[in-house]
Amino acid sequence: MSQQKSAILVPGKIHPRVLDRLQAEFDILTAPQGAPLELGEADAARVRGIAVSGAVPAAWMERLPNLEIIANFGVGYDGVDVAAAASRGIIVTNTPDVLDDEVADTTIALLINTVRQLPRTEAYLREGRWANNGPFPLSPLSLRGRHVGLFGLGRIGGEIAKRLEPFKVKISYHTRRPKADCPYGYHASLLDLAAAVDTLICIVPKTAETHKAIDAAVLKALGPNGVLINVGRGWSVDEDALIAALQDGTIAAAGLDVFQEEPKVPQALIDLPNASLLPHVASASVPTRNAMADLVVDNLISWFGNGTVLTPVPETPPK
Ligand code: NAP
Ligand code: 8YV
Repeated sequence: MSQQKSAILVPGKIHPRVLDRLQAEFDILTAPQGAPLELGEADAARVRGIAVSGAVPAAWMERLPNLEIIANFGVGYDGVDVAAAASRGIIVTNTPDVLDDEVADTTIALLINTVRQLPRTEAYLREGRWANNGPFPLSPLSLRGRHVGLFGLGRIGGEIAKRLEPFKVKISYHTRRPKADCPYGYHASLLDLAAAVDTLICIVPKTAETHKAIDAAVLKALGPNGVLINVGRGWSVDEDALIAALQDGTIAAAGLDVFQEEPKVPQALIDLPNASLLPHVASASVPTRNAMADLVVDNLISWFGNGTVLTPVPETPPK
């Protein structure tokens, strides 16, 4: 009898709270990520939902004739083939809002770490060099007097901007459409924004349009006092151009939470003293990841309980 029960597929690894809560409500099937889906026909037919942190390719959807919903762990849902989901009437949900504050806090911390070299100063103390060699050298850069440009001013970008205000920096932004009633200066192109500011924060989604948007020309426009902070996706920065720009002084420094090919970080970046590097941790606190996990599960429970979802992505609105 239980052979006939509908099931949720959980590919690869996911936050343990997602699994704990799902197990109380549904049958769970698992499968390795990054490989063709190998489920027998009977099991494939039982799958009505997927809970995922990572990729769901169109080929998987083809193998699951009764799939109704994909609940993505993360506000960025670039791992899920949403066009394929939309064409099959499959709903995709993500985890917006609940991580905005955490990611914005981390962005400010990364910005200050980058301009004031704070991780390097702490390493200096821990290695006993303060006592042996005297004070750490003054940081060449400061946040004082900076003009910050936000590439992306959505839920998270808006929270970053609010946090920047008390730091008394000038704020400008670029998005495809200017925001109504926005106090910050708008630039119609990323290149214009980069030329106007000396600090660029990237917080746009991974889409075809944002691929390597921050390229050699944008970095040149940012200039020798320039600081780049990326908390969006590594996809949006031409990493080779960035390494060259940091090596030859085209820009002054960069702070990165995201990379082109995670978890691989190029040794050339690691070797650069003017790069501050984090292992994709902007939302990675216990409370925030718990809230994201709950939203994944709540979307599934709501869908199978009453046919509604809490946070559908715009490409797959529920009917
Ligand atoms: P959001 O509310 O949808 O905001 C996205 C912003 O990007 C909007 O202002 C949008 O404005 C702009 N945008 C989109 N495409 C653009 C383009 N081609 N050119 C210029 N601007 C563009 O998303 P969010 O919740 O703030 O999240 C943003 C992204 O941050 C996520 O998709 C994810 O990739 C990343 N993220 C990273 C972490 C981390 O751990 N590092 C954590 C959370 C999120 P327009 O539509 O007007 O262009
Ligand atoms: C998470 C993120 O690190 O929400 C996003 O888009 O990038 C981060 O919050 C990621 O989703 C965890 O898999």
